Formats: sequence, structure tokens, C-alpha cells
Amino acid sequence: MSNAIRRALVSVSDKSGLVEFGKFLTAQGIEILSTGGSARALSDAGVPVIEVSAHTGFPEIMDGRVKTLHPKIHGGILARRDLKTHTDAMEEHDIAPIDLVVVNLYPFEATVTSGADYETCVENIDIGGPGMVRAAAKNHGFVTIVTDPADYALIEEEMKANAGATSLGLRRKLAATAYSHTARYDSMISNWLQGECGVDFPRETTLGGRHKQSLRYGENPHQVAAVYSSIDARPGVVTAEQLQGKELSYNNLNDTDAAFELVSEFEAPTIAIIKHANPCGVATGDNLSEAYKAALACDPTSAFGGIIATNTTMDAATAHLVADLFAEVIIAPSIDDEARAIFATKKNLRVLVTGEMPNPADTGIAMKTISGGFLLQGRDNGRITAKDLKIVTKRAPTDQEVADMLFAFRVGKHVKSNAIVYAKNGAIVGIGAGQMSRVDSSRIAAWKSKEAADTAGQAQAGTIGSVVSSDAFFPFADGLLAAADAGATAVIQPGGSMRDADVIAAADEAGLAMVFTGMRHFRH
Ligand code: 93A
Repeated sequence: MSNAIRRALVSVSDKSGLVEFGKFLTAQGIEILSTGGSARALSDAGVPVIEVSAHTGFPEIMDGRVKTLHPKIHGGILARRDLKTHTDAMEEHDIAPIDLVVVNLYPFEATVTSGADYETCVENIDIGGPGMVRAAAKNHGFVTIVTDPADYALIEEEMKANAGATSLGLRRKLAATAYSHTARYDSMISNWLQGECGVDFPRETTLGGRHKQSLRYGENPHQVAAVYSSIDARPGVVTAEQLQGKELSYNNLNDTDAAFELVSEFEAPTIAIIKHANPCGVATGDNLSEAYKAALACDPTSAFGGIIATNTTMDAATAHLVADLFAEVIIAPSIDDEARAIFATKKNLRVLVTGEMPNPADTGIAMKTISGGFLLQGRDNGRITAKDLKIVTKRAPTDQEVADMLFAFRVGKHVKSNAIVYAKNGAIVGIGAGQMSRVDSSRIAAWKSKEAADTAGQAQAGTIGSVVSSDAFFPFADGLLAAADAGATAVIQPGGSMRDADVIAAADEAGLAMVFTGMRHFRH
């Protein structure tokens, strides 16, 4: 018996490529069964179809909620062609085999993102479609399932080459694709419903990502890697448009994300320069070029080969300055025409435009894999403002110190722990990141700042007269005293150590002003 496809069922919401594929199937002598809208689209284009309701002898009912849920459809898809009991059942119940299932689902995701009301979202939960997709995928030994119009061409190719049949290899691949399609579909529905009910963490979860691009390799050349868009993607790196430059690598994407999330914290024009997912310069300014110069001054050595993010339109003056540095990636919400022309002269430079900034206060879930599972947590959308600060020292901070402390603390949220950040006049002047000891982070930041000053031929390190931020409390006075030695005049930290009293006394003795935020920003 030939394996050629003889009968197809077509029921699609996304009707792209449908008419061409329908014509191809008809030309192969294939009978097409189809549901309401799909049948209309095909017959309007002159492709002969049999309505599913005519085939089953049962009408579409309940506004289409029940249209393909019928034994003649599911029996035709699920029957094993190599089992007598199955073929006998087909004969007994007058069930015709269906060899090709062309189905894609009600646009649930688009309905939710369009802001539709609850009822409309519920109505866009497809039931019959996933049933057929899963049935056809299960019976891939005999049945071809296609859920993505992009795959019509693959099927046509094989059918042309194999006298109207597809290979088992292709059917198996398409079945795997089909199950990931229905799994993602159900996870979108589940996530949406969980959100509607205020549930943070469902009992079971799938990641629900969509493959965007395979990457050359991961963090290292021996690791495979790919980038996925998630169900409720915030505007940012994954949704950005790449205007020019070499292909983005895994590390580029990771660093660019760190840079872009950091600048999203601020309203004033801000530049962040990132290396190895940590900032090596961040500054705000009245205009972007001022911010850039101040950000670069923090650690010009590390900035080489960095990732540069801004939260406002990239203009020509800043683009000229940026073009002088060897940078890997530029990311901005928008880039004006003159700045684009300047970047265009640097062919390898990757330039990304996002169209908008993410909201730092957005809720969302952050994920990290660990052996045997993964950790989920709410994203760190905590934001400290002046009213959250508790002054704990005899000396109260000046307005400038308060402004710089808030700036430093927000930047510190984006620095790997232990994170110590010194700031002065809206610019970061020293960063100590990722150390196992807080006092070491404090010392490294001061030392780097001194080195930057020496290189620039400045008389004193940027930390002189700065403020210092710590992402978690100082467990002892030593880290704080190291900061005072470096020239900091004010300290911002969460507080909450059992030795807070000692640390406060040390701050008073050193003449420092200190505030507690009551919020910690670990980042690992
Ligand atoms: O409402 S349903 O869950 N009930 C069904 O029996 C059913 N059968 C197919 N939705 C159902 N479908 C879906 O209709 C398909 O998955 C497809 O997305 C859509 C195609 O409808 P039409 O051909 O009328 O445009």
C-alpha cells in the first residue's frame, strides 16, 4: 500500500500561505476537509474543499466551540493503519483516514497582548485545534502534522520527491515541533490565568519560550547556545532591532541586558558601560555626551571592548565620542539619523534599537538553573527613594550626598555582590564587584578609582569627597572604614546587621553621614 497522503484536514487561524499550499495539495489529488473560515478562504481561491460538518454529518455548534471534536475526525487521525482492530473500527464506523493535519491555533497570545477583556481571552482558548495537533503528532508513524506555515515548503518538497508521501524522519520532527507548540500554548494560557488569580508560582510550569536565534556558541566556544523570546517579553535586548554590526554573541546579549536594565533605572540622560555583566562606568548628565564622558572617566581601561547603553535618544555628539572607543555593542531606545550615520562607518559595531525603555518597576520572574532544577524569583524591582532613607548618624547627609547616595544604590543593584559603589556628582567613580568579602570590594573600588585618576593625571582619586553604597549591610566596621579611608563622606546601606550599633559608632567617629535603606540588593 502506498504511503501517499490522500486526505488532509485544514483548520488554521493563521491563514498565511494557505491558498498556495491548498492548491499544491489539490494538484496532488488530495481531498481537503476544512472548517468554516479556512474552508471559505480555500474555496474562495478556487481550491475544492469538503466542510468538516459535511464530512461528519454533524454541524458546527456553540459558535464554533465544537467543530472538529468528532470521532470521524479524531478516529481518522488516530487510527493505526497497521492494526486490524483499528482498520476494522474505521470500516465499522465509516471513518476515513486523515493523513495530513494542517492546524494552527486561535491567536490566544495576540488576544491577551491586545488588551482584550477576560471573556474574549477565554473564547480564544483553542480546544479542538490542540486536540487534533496532539492526536496527529502521536500518530506520526502514519500522519503528518504541520502547525507552522513556514514548514509547508518542507512537506511539499518531500511529497514531490516521494510520490506524494512524507518520510518518517520528517513526520517525527514535525511531531516534536507540534508538541512544543501546544505546550507553549497551554503555558501561555496557564500563565495568564495564574496572573488573573494572583498566583505567583504555578504547581507545574514550562518555560514557554520561542526560539529566536541559534548562537555561534555559549559563554565559551565549547558550549552550544540559543536565544529565546519569552511569553511576556519586556522591551529590551530580545525584542530590539539590530541596525548593523556583527552577529550578537551569548556574552554580548548577557552584557547588553545588564547595561540596558541598569540605565532603565534613571530618568535623566544616563550612560552605562558594561564589562562581564558588571558596570565599569555609569553617569547621568544634563545631556548624553556629558554623561558619557563622566561614565568613561570611571574606568577607561576596563571600558575598552565594553557594551554601552543609554536611556535616551543617542545623538550625534555622543555618537562621535562613542565611536572613538572600541565598543562591542551600543543599545538605545532610539538613535537619531546623524548618530546612525556615524555608527555606520564602524561596520563591526553592533547597534541595537529598542523603541522604548522597560519599566524598572515591572514585576516578572527571574530564573536560574541549578543542578536538578531551577530557581524562580520575582525580578528585583525594588526601588529606594529619598523618603525610604533613615538617617542613623549624628551628621545628616547634604542634599547632594542624598542625590548621589540614591544614584549609587540604584547602580549597586546592578553590580554583582558583594557590590560597593562610590559616586560623586551623578557619576560613579569607583566600583568593587563580585568579591567574597565586602571589605575587599570596598578596597578594590578605591584602588581602581585611584588608578583611573593617576592614568588621567589627576591629583586625587575620584573617591575623595564621594558617597559610598553597599548592596548589603556592613557586618563589621572595617568595610565602612575602608570607604572612609578612600575619602567617602557619606554611606548608604540596607542596615540590619547585629553589629549596626558598632558600625554607626564608627561612622560617627569618622564624621560620616550614613543612611539605611531597609532594602538589600544582592545580585549573583
Ligand atoms: O473552538 S474550538 O476549540 N473547537 C473546535 O472543535 C475546533 N476545531 C478547530 N476551535 C477549533 N478549531 C480551531 O479553529 C483551529 O485550531 C483553528 O485555529 C481555527 C480555524 O477556524 P476557521 O477555519 O473557522 O477559521
